[in-house]
Amino acid sequence: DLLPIPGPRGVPVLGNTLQVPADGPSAHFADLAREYPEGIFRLEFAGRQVIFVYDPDLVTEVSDESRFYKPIDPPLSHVRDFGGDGLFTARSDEPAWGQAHRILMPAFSQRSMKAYFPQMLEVAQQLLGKWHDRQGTDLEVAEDMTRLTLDTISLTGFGHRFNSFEAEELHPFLQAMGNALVEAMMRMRQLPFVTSMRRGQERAYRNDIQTMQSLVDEVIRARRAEGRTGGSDLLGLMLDASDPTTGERLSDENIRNQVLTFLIAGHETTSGLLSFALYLLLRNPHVLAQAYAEVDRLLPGDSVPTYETVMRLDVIPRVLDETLRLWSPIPSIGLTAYEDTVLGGRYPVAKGQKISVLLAPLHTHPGAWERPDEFDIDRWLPERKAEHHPHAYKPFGNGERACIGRQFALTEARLALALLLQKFALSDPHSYHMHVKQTLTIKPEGFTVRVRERRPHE
Ligand code: MNH
Repeated sequence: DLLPIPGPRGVPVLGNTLQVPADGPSAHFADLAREYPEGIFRLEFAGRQVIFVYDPDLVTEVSDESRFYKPIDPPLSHVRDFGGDGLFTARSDEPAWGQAHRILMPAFSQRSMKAYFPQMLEVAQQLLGKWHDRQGTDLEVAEDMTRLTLDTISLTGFGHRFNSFEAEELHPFLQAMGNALVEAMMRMRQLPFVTSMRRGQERAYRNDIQTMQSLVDEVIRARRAEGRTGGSDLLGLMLDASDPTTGERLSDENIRNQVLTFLIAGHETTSGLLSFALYLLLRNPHVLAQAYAEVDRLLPGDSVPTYETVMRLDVIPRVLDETLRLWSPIPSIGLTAYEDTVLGGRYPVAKGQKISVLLAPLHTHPGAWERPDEFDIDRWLPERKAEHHPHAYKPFGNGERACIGRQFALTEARLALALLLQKFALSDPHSYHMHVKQTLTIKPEGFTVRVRERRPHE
């Protein structure tokens, strides 16, 4: 028998919009998830109904790419104001998506990770240098992780140096990006006529997009000026390679959109991952001790890691897997039904219906995870991993639209974490209390740590 999808009552026109706090929709959705153990509920935002799903079996159904696809609607349709037809915000049926996907895949192979490694190491050493010079002072974790990840993607992907560790202030690109992402989130909660009335916001938004695009144009101009278009980094492939299927090259406009997309998607999430990982390690000293033991074994003394060393890590990768379970930097992924359908044999879903998979509630669902709130890296031991529910863990999204940068992110994060633990004893003298800042992604806001150089055998 069919059942109505449960959900809190809303008001006329705005529906549930005003119940959703502007600064933290994902925490609010997680609260609602606790109220609806069915693993599904619905909300209405200014005339748009969204169905939230987090029961692992229901998520298995919506992960079926023959029944559901990734839509570009709010907030992604707003992010498209600057990401354009770049990979993240392209529609799957746009030729530009498949072409760029095929052209760029080789840039994310294991071989490419190995090629990027020296530059990843160089940027990570700049982070170590800064923290070394500031021992005993409060270090803003999310800001320095952002410097690390932005500089890493721009150097490895585009040969561009932000030199973020040389400046006290975050780069103007980051300021503009932060503002634009917040505005894109705000617009999701607004009726279109409200958005069009907010002239000042619109002007500021266009300015921020302009700031980001001028940097992108400079990056592309600099590469073209070198007279060297080939090369195996992202920009080299985009300027030179053609799609193996259609034989076509990417248009200048599309390359611009891809560069901006990768500058954003290629750093924002990895920065959140590293910040949450440090937070969880400080709260779980027995795991921190295991991680120290691992780096002491694989990176004794002042030894410098190679790509092969990073591939041999075991504890640190499991710390990252478990961090992504509890604190997925991307809180939800959007899907749409191709046709009228029924979920779980009882909930009717109409063609075109918007679905949002809530990752934190899915990743802590008691039907799939034992002691779900516990930070337990042994869940990721190979034998236990094989027994996980196959659709209860999606920090990198689903199917063909899943993250292309997964290996890149994990290589970069493993290296950075290993180096930080090799060099420093970490402490959290202010006993940070989690405060999540949400834009398109989430990060721990105001989280600081202190470090001092480790003594031998510590
Ligand atoms: Mn990434 C898509 C999570 C790192 C580039 N990424 C996605 C999606 C998730 C995601 C989830 C799917 C979003 C959706 O369904 O709408 N990404 C992450 C996480 C990390 C991450 C949790 C780090 C940790 N991503 C990276 C890095 C890069 C990158 C690093 C680039 C170097 N991600 C992308 C791109 C897409 C994407 C590009 C869009 C892929 C596509 O749709 O073809």
